[in-house]
Amino acid sequence: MSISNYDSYFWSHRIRDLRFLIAAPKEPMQKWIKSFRRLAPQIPLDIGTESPHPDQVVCILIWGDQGDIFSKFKNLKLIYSMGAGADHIVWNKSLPSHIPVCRIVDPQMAFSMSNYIITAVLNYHRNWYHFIRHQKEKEWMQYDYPEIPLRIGVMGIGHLGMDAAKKLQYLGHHVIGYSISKKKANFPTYYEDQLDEFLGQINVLVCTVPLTKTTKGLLSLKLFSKLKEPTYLINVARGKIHIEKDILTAIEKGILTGVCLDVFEVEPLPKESPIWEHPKIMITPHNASFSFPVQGVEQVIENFRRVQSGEPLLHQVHLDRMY
Ligand code: OXD
Repeated sequence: MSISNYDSYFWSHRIRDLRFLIAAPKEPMQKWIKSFRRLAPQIPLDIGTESPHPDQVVCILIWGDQGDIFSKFKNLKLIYSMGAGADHIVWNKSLPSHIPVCRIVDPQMAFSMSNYIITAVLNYHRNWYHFIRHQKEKEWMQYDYPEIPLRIGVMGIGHLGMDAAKKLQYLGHHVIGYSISKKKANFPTYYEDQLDEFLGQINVLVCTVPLTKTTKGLLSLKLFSKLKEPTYLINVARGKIHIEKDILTAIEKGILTGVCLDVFEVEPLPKESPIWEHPKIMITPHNASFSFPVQGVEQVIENFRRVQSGEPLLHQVHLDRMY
């Protein structure tokens, strides 16, 4: 159904007494509210973790840790993550297990995430950091840079990881993938207990796995020691998937040649973290990609319509798998 038809849908289904609620930090909340008011002005919207009419709240859009928010609303029908990850919902102790949870799956988000990953890979490949350092010192420092053939392992080849892997392969890099379940791709893929085999073949590791019980703390010294070659690490997934002190040790030991991190164990990264000033770590403040509220609002409304009519939902999170 196109978004313009939702207006009549909502009125004809007399769901004007129902409310949606958005609970998120100021950014991205403002953009979502704007898109909601433009695309679906007929839906009463509550902002924050409270509603004046909690029993009318049927759909919650949420980003980040919002405490035990779900226990306040008894008539929920749909819970929506405002991003690609749903770990912030799945780990919430007040989450009712019978309410469907969905997340945003958006080609625009994959486009910007892939661009970030490609930038990190190419910065490393062409040693861009060298030029940035020398430009600051006004030094004309040519560099006879051997083009190291990159063997890039993308760990997590879901929607986002697969898009980046395909594009990196198209750029001429050797790419392999790893995922929990078997995935078909135009490059070699490994799954389940083939992680060691995967790690043994790469010199760039890109992490795009969701945060689950199994991936928490996965990027550890134990995993890094299975890398056969000095490797560059890029983590754009979640900070709790890596162990920062193990990353620092792995750099010291020469197991990791350098690291690009968009996510951190604690965000914002505490000022006293040695990561800020580490010469071999490039960081960005959880900025690799954003959800795009226009597409997001369309997905939320379409899924709400599906909940109401008992149709299968799009991009539903499997609570047992945690993604
Ligand atoms: C997401 C994110 O999951 O931005 O969408 O981290």
